[in-house]
Amino acid sequence: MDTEMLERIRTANKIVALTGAGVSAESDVPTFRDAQTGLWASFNPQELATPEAFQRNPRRVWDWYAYRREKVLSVSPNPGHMALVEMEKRVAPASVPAGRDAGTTHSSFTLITQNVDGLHQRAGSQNVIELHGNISRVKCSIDDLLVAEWQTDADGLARCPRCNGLLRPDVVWFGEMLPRSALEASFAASENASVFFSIGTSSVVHPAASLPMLALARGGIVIEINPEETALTESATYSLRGKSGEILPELVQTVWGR
Ligand code: BJW
Repeated sequence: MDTEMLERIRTANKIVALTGAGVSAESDVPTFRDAQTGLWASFNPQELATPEAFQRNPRRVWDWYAYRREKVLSVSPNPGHMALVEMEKRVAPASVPAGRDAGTTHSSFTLITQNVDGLHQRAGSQNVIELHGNISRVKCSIDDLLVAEWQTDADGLARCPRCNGLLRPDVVWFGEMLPRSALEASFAASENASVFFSIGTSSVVHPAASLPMLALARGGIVIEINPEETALTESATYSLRGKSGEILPELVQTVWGR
């Protein structure tokens, strides 16, 4: 690995990692733009993840998410997720004594994910900003009420206990606003990042795809980790070609040791 890059990571006081579906690929969760398998092979995920698709055919969209929710529950975090847990511990140690170095800036690590699978939290990451929601949660499509338990009716759909509206996954579909607090925290962290990792994302979906540009504009470096070239590659300071489950553990080991 490039020694200058390693030194920038070692001396960085603000590190941001933005993750996408590729981080969960080695846990056997299909990436978003991968061909769908089995029952869903003939559907384009980009056409299912929209409010219009849900309006047209709520049963199809509900069933697609139910299938994916089951899948996510049946898998485990992989070495890429675990390396990010380790990075969080190394960059922002939990045991900074109160009052120490008052007035100075401490190192910080921010993990921003586009993934809805909750695998970072299951791996043990403490502070995860979920930009696109979480597939395990369900909310009312009319009044946004979060519903912890639900049962499907004879038509295969579930309804809101308060207004009888159709329930839907608590994820962000195309054309919908991202959760405001998650977005604001992501912008703030990215603007201040001295090192910004973009990991396992095709970098085509906005506003997530614009976050590394904020880091670059303020003099930060951007390190992409992906087996393929992406829309970000041309702008990235460094591109590490390979799987996140292989590159991340090696990188953490090289920078911070045991
Ligand atoms: C590996 C690997 C391994 C494989 N290791 N890597 C500005 C410009 C243009 C358009 C817009 C814009 N601003 C807004 C828009 C519109 C739209 C958008 O971005 N469209 C683009 C497609 C052009 N954005 C929105 O609508 C957003 N809303 C919004 O901005 O509101 C305001 C607004 C509305 C309308 C107009 C203007 C403003 C909302 C976006 C919501 C995205 N939601 C989804 C679905 C979530 C629920 C679900 O999962 O079903 O989020 S779409 C989907 O894409 C999902 C993902 O989080 C997201 C990103 O995908 P990701 O993670 O990058 O996955 P892939 O599959 O694309 O890539 C995987 C990568 O992994 C690949 O590169 C592989 O090579 C790699 N890989 N194995 C490492 N082992």
